[in-house]
Amino acid sequence: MNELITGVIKGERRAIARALTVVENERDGAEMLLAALFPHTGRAQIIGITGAPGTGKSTLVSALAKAYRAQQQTVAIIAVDPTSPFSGGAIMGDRIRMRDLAGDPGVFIRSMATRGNLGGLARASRDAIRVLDAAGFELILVETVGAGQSEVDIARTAQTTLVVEAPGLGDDVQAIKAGILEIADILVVNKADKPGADSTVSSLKAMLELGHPAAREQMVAHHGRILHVQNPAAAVEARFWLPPVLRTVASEGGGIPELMQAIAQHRAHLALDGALQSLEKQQIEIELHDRLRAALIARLLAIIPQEMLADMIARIQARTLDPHAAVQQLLAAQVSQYPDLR
Ligand SMILES: Nc1nc2c(ncn2[C@@H]2O[C@H](COP(=O)(O)OP(=O)(O)OP(=O)(O)O)[C@@H](O)[C@H]2O)c(=O)[nH]1
Ligand SMILES: [Mg+2]
Repeated sequence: MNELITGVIKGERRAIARALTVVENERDGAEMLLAALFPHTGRAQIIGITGAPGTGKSTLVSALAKAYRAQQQTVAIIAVDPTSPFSGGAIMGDRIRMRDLAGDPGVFIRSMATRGNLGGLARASRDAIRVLDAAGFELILVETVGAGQSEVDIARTAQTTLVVEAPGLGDDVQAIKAGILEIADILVVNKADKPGADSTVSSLKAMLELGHPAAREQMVAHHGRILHVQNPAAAVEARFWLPPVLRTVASEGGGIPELMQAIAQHRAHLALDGALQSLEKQQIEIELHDRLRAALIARLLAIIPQEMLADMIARIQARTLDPHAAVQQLLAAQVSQYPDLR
């Protein structure tokens, strides 16, 4: 174990891969490993990339990784696929898309897929991010597919979140449907080479002006007049952040320098007024609640007899017990019968 810990901290690839497997599968020693690595974390810049399937997230991630590598920055990539129960599948697809990066010692790529519940995946990806952070990667790019709560949770572990759209996925902009607009720091209309990109860009801008919290803040600040701050530099200046809408053609590297500039500007924005600290504080609070909830439910379910639960479910169905009372009874019974739960 000590060897594994020092290996990760030294940035040794085999140790990193092993450590990721240990934390991903919650193997014995995972908690000890994470505890030892924790003091070495908090240095990486974490960028989340989310959006509907097929919008070009992986292509965008590899284009970004290549561009950051050209600036001598080290990059780790985690591709999280909550829709796939087979991590092998996720690995295959991403390997093909990220083939150009293979063999570069400054890049580390890892895929994670659902085993069991989605909440578990969000926790596992947080742990994986910590391992890569402790290993010294300067940038960690986290790709998540889809738009459920789990993706939102994973995106929330990032400092800068990109929401990726593409034209021609249907009439509506996917982010609006899924309600993930609020988590976007930067909106990317990828596949800008395809017809329909203009209308995707303009619907996103319209949505932002109406619906984004920063736009509302701005309205108050400017007495009801919305300024069109689509220029990220102006947003930094003005001390609020209205997500810019950028176009990319990830498969050709188009728009990548502008995207990197926007990412840098968002980072600069976070450095103002302790915004990064308060973001981190929020993230820690969310994580703590989440882990506590998971730990408590696991502990309870381990000691409540199966028959007791089955009996309660039957009584609730027969309308002789209501769900609220059932919960109270379970909690009361457990606390008195199992003092170590206190
Ligand atoms: N025309 C065009 N095609 C692109 C662009 N970017 C990606 N693609 C293609 O779109 C397809 C999907 O790209 P991916 O990068 O796998 O998309 P993804 O969002 O990661 O997909 P999932 O992870 O399955 O949700 C691939 O065939 C890419 O080559 C682009 O800018 N323009
Ligand atoms: Mg992908």
